[in-house]
This record gives sequence, C-alpha cells and structure tokens, in this order.
Amino acid sequence: MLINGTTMPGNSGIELREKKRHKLKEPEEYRVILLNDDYTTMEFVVEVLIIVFHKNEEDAVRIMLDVHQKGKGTVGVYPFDIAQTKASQVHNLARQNKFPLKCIVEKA
Ligand code: TYC
Repeated sequence: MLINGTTMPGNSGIELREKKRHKLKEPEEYRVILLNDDYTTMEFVVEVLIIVFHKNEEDAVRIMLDVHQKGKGTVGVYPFDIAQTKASQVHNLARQNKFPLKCIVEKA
C-alpha cells in the first residue's frame, strides 16, 4: 500500500499521493467605510445606520457625527458578501432619496 505519496521501488512510478486536505479558513473580513458629503442630511445618515447596520440611535448619531467631522469612518466589519450587500443597500436608499451618500468596502 502506498501512503503519504511514497511509491514502491520498481513499480510504474505513478505517485498515489492522497489529495491534500483542504483546511477551513476563517472568512476574510471587510470594513464598510461611510464617506462624508455636504448634502446628505444628518437625519438620513442616522436612519441608514439604524436600518442597514442595526445600530441603536445613540451609536448611529455618534458614528454619523464622527464621519461628519473626520470625513470618513468605519461602520462595521463583515465577510465580503455581507459588506458588499450593505454598501449596495446604502447606495440604493441614497439614490431613492436623492442623496449622494457613499460608502466603500475595503479589506480589514
Ligand atoms: N455632512 C452632512 C451634513 O452636514 C452630514 C453627513 C454625515 C453626511 C455623514 C454624510 O456620511 C455622512 N448634512
């Protein structure tokens, strides 16, 4: 019997190595970063943070003011697909309400 990729001398030389085990990796994390602008209302940003990111009102106001003052800020960290979906939800809500609110997704 051939184990761990060894071959017996004198055989065909075909290596019957077991396939490497596929190790499970932790999902990679991505930051959703909210960008400031001069036109989106503070009230709308707070609503978006509550609806899309499940923030409570106190945290939503704090995050909104931080983005307003610093220009951008992390809202949350998620696996890639969830981060992309939340960014799309922000952009769809902004478009529907005629605000230019934007967010970006970057690797954490
Ligand atoms: N700067 C906006 C205002 O003064 C408020 C705002 C905050 C907009 C955060 C976008 O991501 C944002 N109305």
